[in-house]
Amino acid sequence: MSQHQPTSRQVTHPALDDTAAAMETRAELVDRAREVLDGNWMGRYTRPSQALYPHQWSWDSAFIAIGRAWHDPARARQELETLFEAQWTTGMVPSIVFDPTAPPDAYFPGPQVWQSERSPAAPHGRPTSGITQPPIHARAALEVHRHAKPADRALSLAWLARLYPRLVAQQRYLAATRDPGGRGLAAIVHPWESGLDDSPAWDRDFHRIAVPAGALPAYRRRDLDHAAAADRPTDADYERFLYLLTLERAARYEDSQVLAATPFLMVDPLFNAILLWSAHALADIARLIGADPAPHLAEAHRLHEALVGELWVTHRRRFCAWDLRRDQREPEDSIVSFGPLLDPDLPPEIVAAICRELESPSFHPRPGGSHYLVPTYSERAADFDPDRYWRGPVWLNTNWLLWHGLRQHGRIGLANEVVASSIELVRRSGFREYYDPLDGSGHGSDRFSWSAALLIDFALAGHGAPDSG
Ligand code: 9WN
Repeated sequence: MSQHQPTSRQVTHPALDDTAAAMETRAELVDRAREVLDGNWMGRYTRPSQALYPHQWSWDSAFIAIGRAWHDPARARQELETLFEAQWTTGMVPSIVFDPTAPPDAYFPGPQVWQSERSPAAPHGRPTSGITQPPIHARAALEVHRHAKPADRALSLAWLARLYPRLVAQQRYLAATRDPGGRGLAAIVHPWESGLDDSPAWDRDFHRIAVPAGALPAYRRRDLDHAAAADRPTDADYERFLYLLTLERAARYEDSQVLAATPFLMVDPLFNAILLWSAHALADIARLIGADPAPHLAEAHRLHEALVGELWVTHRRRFCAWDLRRDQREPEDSIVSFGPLLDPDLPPEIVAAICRELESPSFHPRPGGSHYLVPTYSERAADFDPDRYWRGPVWLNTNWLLWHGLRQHGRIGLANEVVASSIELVRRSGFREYYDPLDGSGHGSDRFSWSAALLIDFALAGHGAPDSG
């Protein structure tokens, strides 16, 4: 793992540029992004990338639908519909829906490892993983609908009305079933559920998990056939990921059993902020289709109180992940702490504290050479790694979430910097899975779908104006 010390080079952050040349570049990038999305279209959904991720992933599909909505609303709607066809009867939306046409060992761990058919709640004949991912889908559905042309509005409203009960079931599952102690927040039972798998945010808890000798059969990491080992989670972390999977599988993915037994039980501020943001989106959807928005607003309020009450740690001036097994708030300075910017009711003094941290040398070094926003881990941490997965690199989906959070709190300058960095990273290095914040080089998968989708949204919507409500 690399050690990084901030240097005293001259820092320049990309700035938003509205010259004709810059606009032409953005238009070209949008065209290339559309080609990437079309290349990854599988008929009813979009794979995240050709080699590394040849199935449907849950929150990827939400981000992909948001980007597709600009030019291809029919596919955007289909993307979310296909995903929700695989929703479990509990309301859980699985993190992966396996494509039966992909070679059986194309991705590890595949359907033979997950064995979702062990659970009576899993969809029949449609193998999935047995865990979930961040619930950004109600927000994505609302974004897709907002792009509907006047002629398609009725059709789009009918689609929203069909999806609405499924989105509500997803929200209820997380708010009720996944709240073991009744603290008002949803817990995750596997780091993969966060979408930020090996984030240092839960190192202290996750790294305490000892995998008993012989607990796992021999396996081969397929991811390392397609990406550099130094860019991916370590072997030791992979062992733990798989070990947790085997425990959950042994419990047949039955929620009360999993919650009672899992050694990993974490309340993630980013996951819960997304849940809250989607509760507001559900209220908007309810209004659009003539349903009652009040339960969703009440849910958003409850989540707001719990987020601020339970996860804001005053002496650290930061939202912290909460390890429910040890009852510890994790002190690591990672991007999950900024997620609550998605809460429109966040008190101004907390917004100010988050922005100070985002503008501090930990995430926004100055002075010091070229630099791209927003690293997923503090650059001042001893184990910051600019190239390894969620342990330092910039990802465009976390940038997209922060951009929305910053805009809704009127932090337009910082929001524009995030957009400018995102576009510049793609211009320099293409549609990579993630990027080194120090030199802008691309890492992980290439022709990565959510980077393409969100580039479209950044390029076409990313100019200052706050959300339209
Ligand atoms: C495990 C597909 C997914 C993303 C996750 C990202 C990565 C999978 C993996 O890829 O996770 O779910 O094999 O590493 O961490 O956020 O949804 O793009």
